[in-house]
Amino acid sequence: MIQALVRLHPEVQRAIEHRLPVVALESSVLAQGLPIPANREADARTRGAVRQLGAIPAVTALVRGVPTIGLEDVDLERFLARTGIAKVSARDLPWAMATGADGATTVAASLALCTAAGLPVFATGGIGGVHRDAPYDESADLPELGRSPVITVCAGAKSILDLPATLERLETLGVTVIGYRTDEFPGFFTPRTGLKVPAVAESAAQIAAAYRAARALGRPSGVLVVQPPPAAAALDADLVESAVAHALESARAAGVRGAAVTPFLLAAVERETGGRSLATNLALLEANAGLAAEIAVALH
Ligand code: PSU
Ligand code: MN
Repeated sequence: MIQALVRLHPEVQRAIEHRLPVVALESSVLAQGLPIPANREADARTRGAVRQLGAIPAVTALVRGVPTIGLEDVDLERFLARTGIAKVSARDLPWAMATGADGATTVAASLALCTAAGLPVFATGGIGGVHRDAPYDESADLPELGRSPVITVCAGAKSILDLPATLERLETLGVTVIGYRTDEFPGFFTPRTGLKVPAVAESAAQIAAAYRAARALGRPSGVLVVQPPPAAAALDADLVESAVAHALESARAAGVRGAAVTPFLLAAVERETGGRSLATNLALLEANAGLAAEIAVALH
């Protein structure tokens, strides 16, 4: 039997009823993007940051085929253990529901669940985008950002991607991109990419105002908020570039394709940077979750 509605954790349900701020978080970063035990640390730090800044955290996933926002502890443990957890992007949702699969939701699939449940604020590390040297590999994150009325907070798109092309595609898709206290589109591991963002916000209230404007106009899309990784954890652009070049070479040699590309490249970059990219990833996930909570509070 397919359950049509999104299952909400009781705490999330209560928060919505009482109009308290909620921040949705993705689960693909826990089950595919980060290794064990860093994924557990990421989960604790992101949820902790959301609570500290006054909102309720809610991890999105497919739990035995049921679209879920706010995982029960026992389910979360299965996702952190990673075995038998599929990576679920937007296209994968119906089949995963029909077959009762456990699925970790990417940005694209998380946005679909947020839209179905009417949740306006979502945080992640970095969005997917246009891949380098792969003309037709573009993450489903981009079109879903264009049709989901959700504020997504991230540190830009991952450095493994073609960032200028990703920013162009965001414009084509009508996604409002706002730099939070930065005029540059960050490169996930690195703060600077030389790519300018079209708008700079100094406060969470300004972002909330832009979101309300999009809703007032009946736009289908949301707002993409980008902030650089925390300075103390950011990596040098040259180090990242050479790590990415090596990672892309190994991906080519291994013939990696499709959904496996992003997890493969992230793991390769981690090896190439001697594990330093992992610390960056954790720090920016926490910072993004915190900013998302501030925005969720400002929306209320
Ligand atoms: N950022 C990370 N680790 C990840 C991802 C992003 O640091 O694992 C995931 C997100 O869930 C994102 C997905 O939506 O990678 C993009 O995958 P693809 O390129 O296959 O769409
Ligand atoms: Mn892809």
